[in-house]
Amino acid sequence: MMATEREMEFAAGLVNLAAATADTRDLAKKIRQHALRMTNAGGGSHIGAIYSCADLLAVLYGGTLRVEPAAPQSPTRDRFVLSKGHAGAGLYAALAERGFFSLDKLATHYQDGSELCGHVSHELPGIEVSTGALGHGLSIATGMAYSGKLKSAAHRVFCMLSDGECDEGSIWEAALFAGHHGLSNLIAIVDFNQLQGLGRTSDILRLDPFADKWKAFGWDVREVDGHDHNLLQQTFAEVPFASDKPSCVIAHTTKGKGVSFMEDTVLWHYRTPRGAEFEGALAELEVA
Ligand SMILES: Cc1ncc(C[n+]2csc(CCOP(=O)(O)OP(=O)(O)O)c2C)c(N)n1
Repeated sequence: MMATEREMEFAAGLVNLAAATADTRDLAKKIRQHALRMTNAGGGSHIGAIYSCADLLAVLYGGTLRVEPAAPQSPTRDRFVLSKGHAGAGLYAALAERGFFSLDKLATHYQDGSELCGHVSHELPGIEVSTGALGHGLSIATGMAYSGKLKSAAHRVFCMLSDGECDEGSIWEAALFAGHHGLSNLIAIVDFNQLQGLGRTSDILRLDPFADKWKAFGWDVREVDGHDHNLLQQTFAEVPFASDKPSCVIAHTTKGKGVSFMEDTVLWHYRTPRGAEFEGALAELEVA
């Protein structure tokens, strides 16, 4: 099928409304601030998991993804699947900041009847699929990419995973399929923060040699500092890394990044930021 004029414009990066608003560091700060208020008010958490990927989300929604807030269902849009759906508050904040829906909605997070469920809900504009049961996102994204390839579509499919999530066998089944079919329109980003819900990833189930595993499954791999905005922008601008392979970005991150007492701490996977901890975190983020 011939690519439409619109698809060719997207592919050439000519239509990228996100780039016009890009100050990704400011966006990352806002994502962290919103998520802190949302988890505080809602009484839910996963704040550490949100903070490890806040810079990744900011770079993606601050210029990388070819998306249009005014046309969230545009057939030519890039697709993004947050497979680590427990970091949903971070994605909601990024989407609201980009204008997919009103910032006021963020206050309803985790409340009865809200569309902003604790784990990602596709009821909201800009969200492709509901996620939260770890291990499913890459299979869904791989199906989207395969469909796009069959239609010779120009859009890309980005999928963000977490490291502990890679304990799931379904991740490797999807990776095998994507490598076999040479899905160069598929980009997996692994938020590699070295912590899971209850301990260190290396203690619970060793993933090393992690990059070599992806390579063995037919992917081209880059390893980056997942908090370095310039490097992330440059890396995402270079996908696909190979014209006949899916791309994997292993982003080395710190869980809880941005708040000193949350960084690299298992406690802040589930803990709700309340009282002095909430105030202290807010103060640290303000001066960051
Ligand atoms: C299939 C499944 N099992 C268990 C859970 C509960 N759970 C939510 S987050 C989490 C830990 C995730 O750790 P990791 O994948 O490393 O992500 P991070 O929080 O570090 O980003 C678990 C076990 C889940 N959401 N899905």
